[in-house]
Amino acid sequence: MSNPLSVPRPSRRALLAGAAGAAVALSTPRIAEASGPSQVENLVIGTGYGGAVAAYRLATAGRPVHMLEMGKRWNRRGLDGRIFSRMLGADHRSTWFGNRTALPLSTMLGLNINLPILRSPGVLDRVNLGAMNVYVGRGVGGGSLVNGGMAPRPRRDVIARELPGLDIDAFFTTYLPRAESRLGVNSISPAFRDSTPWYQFTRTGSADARAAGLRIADVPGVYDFAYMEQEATGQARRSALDGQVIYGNDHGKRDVTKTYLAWAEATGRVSIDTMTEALTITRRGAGYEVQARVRDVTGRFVANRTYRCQRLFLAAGSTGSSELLLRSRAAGGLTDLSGDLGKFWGPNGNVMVGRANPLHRPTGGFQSTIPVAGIDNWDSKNPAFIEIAPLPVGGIDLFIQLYLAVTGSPVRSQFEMSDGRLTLAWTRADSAPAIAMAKATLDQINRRMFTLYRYDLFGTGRAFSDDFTYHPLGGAVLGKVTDNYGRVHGNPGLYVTDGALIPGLVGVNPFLTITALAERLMDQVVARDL
Ligand code: FAE
Repeated sequence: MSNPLSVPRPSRRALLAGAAGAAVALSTPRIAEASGPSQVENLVIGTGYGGAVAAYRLATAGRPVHMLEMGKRWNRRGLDGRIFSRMLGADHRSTWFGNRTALPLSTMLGLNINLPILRSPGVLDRVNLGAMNVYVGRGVGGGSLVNGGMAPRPRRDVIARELPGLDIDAFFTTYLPRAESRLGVNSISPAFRDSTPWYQFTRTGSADARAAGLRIADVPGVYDFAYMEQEATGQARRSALDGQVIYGNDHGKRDVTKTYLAWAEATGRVSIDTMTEALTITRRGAGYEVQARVRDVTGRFVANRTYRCQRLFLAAGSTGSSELLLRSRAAGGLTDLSGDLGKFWGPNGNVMVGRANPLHRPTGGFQSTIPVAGIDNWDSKNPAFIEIAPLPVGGIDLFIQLYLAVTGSPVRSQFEMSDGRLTLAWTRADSAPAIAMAKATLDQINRRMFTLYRYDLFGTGRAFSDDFTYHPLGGAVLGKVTDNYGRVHGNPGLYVTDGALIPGLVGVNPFLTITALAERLMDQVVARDL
């Protein structure tokens, strides 16, 4: 496990740049001490998609950037030679300060499959917000470390409805293609997908859906599929074919530490404080002050830090950025924020469900962890885009067809601060439309294939897991809390660059859209605000 103490502090040059002569403490502090305010020109909170794009665009425009990340940097191998834990036999690297792993698929045939682990700054966090649990990546790279890499384009009609202020043509002809290119989006070769044992689950899932008259969409992604083919032939070290994904991929996946963040850091203008969690923001003159606290690897808070900046980019994800803004408003540090702050939050209509296949419909004992197809039933009365998901358990065919559904549920919710804690006004009933939409599609397959749902997978005796999301969206929405690009209304120099901008739904997996929106904002910032 890496020690956060070993992560370099921002360079003197980075800290000094743009300091406008303020007296700042620039000595490298020991972690046990609180440092004086660090003066930076551009401060970015969070290192996922929004943060990585902001850092890259600022750095390549010649500007110094400092980043805060509450997780650690994932660059050291453990005793097993891996950086990240596999899903099977997951260990302390898997889960953010938990005593057990916290998989959404938590039981099988009545047995709890979540494992006891040592508390540690693991890479996947499950943030409990009452009736809703939000999964997020923790570490340099944010959600890009833990996600399935699926990068489908959103539909024009969904974007036009959800983000009405956007120039749709520019978004589809400039920003989505740029995001695809910079993220390294590629597609699996049909020949490999259609022949390899690793994608039996996709072939069976697709064939059954087609038999029920449903349409299958190929889904591109950021896992390097040429690399995966080498994994399959034994020419490359395995990652997707070794049960790695939601606790990180050692190889193959182009997370943002391989793309945007790597390029940003290569400029020499970007520094990152890890294990450092921003708490509150206070407007100070023409800039902002951020109070943060530092954790050690046991989770203890060991230091406070203060940063001052000219420009502040919030990229802590939908939950993190919304929380920062709401807490800062409650503490009086930020005023003039829109009354829409915290609103228009949604889980992208997520629900998870499994079907029990008969013995003549195998899903395969060996499964790649990277999904490559979805059932596209968006143009129905019950809009749903249902990812055909793997369930890799190391050689045993469980005959379970697993799905993660993105549905067109219209329900939106709202974050609030209550006694200093973030709350979400989501109730169990709010998930009902999403379940109904996913069920409408999957019932068609069950009817056609004479199959049933699995009721033993989520620890609740229910077929549909509706208490979590992988795709939290909203809280500081474009055109409401910010201008039409991401500049926070009433607070010059304060920006939102992440999933908080999207009002609860994109209709497909969201990171491509988040990246494209961040690129669009940063075009404006570089052209007008620097
Ligand atoms: P995000 O990537 O979450 O980055 C936020 C960063 O900020 C994190 O590193 C946090 O640790 C850090 N942070 C938060 N609060 C603070 C604070 N106060 N101080 C300092 N640092 C802080 O935000 N999406 C897809 O499009 N395709 C997929 O296949 C897919 N699969 C997924 C699978 C899983 C298991 C999960 C959890 C998510 C998946 N997603 C997928 C969602 C996707 O990863 C997510 O939408 C993006 O990562 C969100 O990007 P943001 O930049 O908004």
